[in-house]
Amino acid sequence: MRRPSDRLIGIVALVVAWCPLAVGPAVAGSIKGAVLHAGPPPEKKTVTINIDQYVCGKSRESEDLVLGPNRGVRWAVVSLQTPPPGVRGEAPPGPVQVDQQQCVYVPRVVIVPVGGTVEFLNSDRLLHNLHSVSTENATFNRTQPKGRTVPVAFKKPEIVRIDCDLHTWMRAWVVVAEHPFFAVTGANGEFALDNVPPGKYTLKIWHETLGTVTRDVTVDDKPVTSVVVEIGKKP
Ligand SMILES: [Cu+2]
Repeated sequence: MRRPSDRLIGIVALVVAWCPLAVGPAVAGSIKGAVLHAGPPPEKKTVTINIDQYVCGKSRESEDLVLGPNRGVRWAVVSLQTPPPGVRGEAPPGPVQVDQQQCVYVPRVVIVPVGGTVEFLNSDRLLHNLHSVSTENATFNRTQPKGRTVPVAFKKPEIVRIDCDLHTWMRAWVVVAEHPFFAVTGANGEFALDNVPPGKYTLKIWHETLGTVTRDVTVDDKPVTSVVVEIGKKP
C-alpha cells in the first residue's frame, strides 16, 4: 500500500525529470593548471645592447623563453580551441595597455577581444617604433616619441607580433581572442580559465618559441579541473 507521501515524492521526481528549469543550468567550473617545459632548461640567452644604453642598459636576459624554477613556462597562451556552444565573445572591456619600459614591452603578451583596442604607452625617454607583423589584421609601423600613447584596434582573431625596429630585441605579442576563454601563463607557468561549462574541450597552448600543443580536457561538475601540459622537445 503506497502512502500519500510516496505519491508526492513520485510527482516531484516526475516534475524534476521533465522540466529543465527545475534542474537548473549545470554549474560552470575552472580549468586550472600549469604549462611546463618538457626538457631540461636551456641555457639562458643574453641580449647585448649597443644603442641607447642610457635608457636600455648594457645587456638583458632574452625573453624569448622565460622559465620559472619548476620548469614553468611564462608567457604561454592557453585557450579553448572551440568555445562552449552559444558563447560568441564578449563586449570589449576597457583598453588593454602595453608599456615600453627600459626598452622592453611590459607585459610581453596581452589578450584583447576581437574589436578591442590596445594602448601602446612609452614611458622611456627616447623614441621607439611599433612595427606589427600580421596577416589578418592591418599591419602598422608607427614611430612613437616619449610620452605619446598609440591606440590600435584589432579586428580579426590572430596572434600579432610587435617589434621595435630601433631596438631589435624588443618584441610583444597581441593575442586577438574571439571568445573569453584565453589566458596567459604567469611566472611559474600557471593559468586559469574560469566559467567553463561542463563539456569536452581541446586546450590549445601556444608559445612564441616552443610552438603549439593541444590537450583534450573534460570539465565535469567539479569546481576545478586540473591540467598540467608539457611543451617543447623532450631530450
Ligand atoms: Cu624601441
